[in-house]
Amino acid sequence: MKKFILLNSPIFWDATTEKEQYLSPLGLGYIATYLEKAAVKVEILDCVKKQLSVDEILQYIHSNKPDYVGINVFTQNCDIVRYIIEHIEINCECFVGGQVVKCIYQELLSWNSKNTINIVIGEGEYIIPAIVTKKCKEVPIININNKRVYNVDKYSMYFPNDISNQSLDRKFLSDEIIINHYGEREGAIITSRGCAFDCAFCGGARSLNKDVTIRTRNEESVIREISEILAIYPDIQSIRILDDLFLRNRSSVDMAYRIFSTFPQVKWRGMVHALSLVNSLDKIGKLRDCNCRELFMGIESGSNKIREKINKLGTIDEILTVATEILRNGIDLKGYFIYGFPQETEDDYKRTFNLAQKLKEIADMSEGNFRTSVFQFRPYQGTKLYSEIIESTGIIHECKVNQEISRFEGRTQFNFDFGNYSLTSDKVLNEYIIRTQEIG
Ligand code: B12
Repeated sequence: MKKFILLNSPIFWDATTEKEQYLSPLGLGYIATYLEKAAVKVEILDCVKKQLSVDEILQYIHSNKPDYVGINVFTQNCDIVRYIIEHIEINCECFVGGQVVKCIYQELLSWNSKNTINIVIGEGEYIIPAIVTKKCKEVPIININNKRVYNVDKYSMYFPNDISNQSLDRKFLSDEIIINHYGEREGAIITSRGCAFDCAFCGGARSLNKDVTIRTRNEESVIREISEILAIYPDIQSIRILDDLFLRNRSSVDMAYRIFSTFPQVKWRGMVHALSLVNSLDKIGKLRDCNCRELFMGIESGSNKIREKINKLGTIDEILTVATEILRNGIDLKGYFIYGFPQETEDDYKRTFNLAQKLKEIADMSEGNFRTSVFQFRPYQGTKLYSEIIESTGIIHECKVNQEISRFEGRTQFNFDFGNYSLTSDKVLNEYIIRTQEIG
């Protein structure tokens, strides 16, 4: 039986002792499930969870001698992933994939490896087994030396059109149950792929992903997965929905209610966009009634000028209206904020900070609690802001850990910065990130 090791790529070069916030690489879980269905012996080596160093990862590969090595890649760990692929000394076939690949595959072609590298653009759970079993019916869009680029877009026969009838064998996600913010055992699921929104800083933005269709899972499929999780982990107390579109409009609130009314013993948390609920304020009580414990909102900025620049839909008033109703109904709210956008000023920072403070004040007078999760802007390849920076300055700075803001436990992975593109000093930028993180 052929052996395939799938790596969840590390964020750090060296083994860390940092207790980092962790969530399971579900995307790799789907790939492993369909590889095993193709009679391939597969395992996921979660380098993030196991906090492995690059050397430890290479030792593991060299001592286990798999036929295939697959690894996901992200903007901030691209050089680490390159090093791993280029330093594999055994003969094996390599696969590289992940959301950003469509924007960096040309760069991957310059990687120097003695082994064949299959570069997959798009969702890989169906095409990877086809390539491994030499039954792939689609030819690579690029085939140069020992590198092949496959494009799984919406026209591909390997494109997962129907994500309601997919299986995910959770044995591949051995460490998936985490202890969440409330000290509860929590599992995570993904109920949609693709995003309707077009935020200028996000790799998942609509305009960047026109080659894939937005797909959402049906009610039965979500209930089936939660039942499976509860069958494997009967003592879990919470489910986290990781994708952006679970709560996307009025009828999705009713669907959420029907789904979670099926599991009265479980609480749940998920993403919500202000515009998804602004015309359904009367429905928010239903979310409370089906044990919605906390909602995550990508607020990002309190400055209308910046919101327009980053194409973040929803006005400050709409955010305040929806947030007030969520908190009034006793549902907690976590607000995501980003500082350091190109051309951002201290006045913009002040508006963001004031909005976060206002939400905190509203929460202090409500049932629900408010907390913050604050990031420094990072330019991701392919995004609108990345292109703008390249056009205006032509420079994207090296990736480094911003020690200044690394004072909050478990968040070092979020404190990588690729430079400060705002109109303020690093000192002022770090100050606002820290002050806003301290609000929550
Ligand atoms: C949910 C999510 C997560 C979850 C779960 C990810 C998962 N699905 O496994 C968690 C929280 C673990 C996560 C982590 C991170 N994420 Co995230 N995540 C998302 C989000 C919101 C949805 C992705 C998703 O679930 N897609 C559906 C699943 C099925 O697809 P998938 O995971 O992408 O995997 C498929 C393909 O990419 C491909 N594939 C994936 N891996 C591999 C590997 C190989 C070898 C091959 C061939 C193919 C392949 O096939 C998979 C199956 O179809 C996206 C934004 C968006 N709306 O898309 C950001 C996003 C992908 N994340 C992003 C980032 C930056 C990260 C972090 C680095 C953040 C950090 N900690 O600093 C870490 C990654 C660290 C790590 N090694 O885990 C960025 C990537 C941008 C970039 N240019 O790098 C995105 C685009 C968001 C953004 N702000 O731009 N993320």
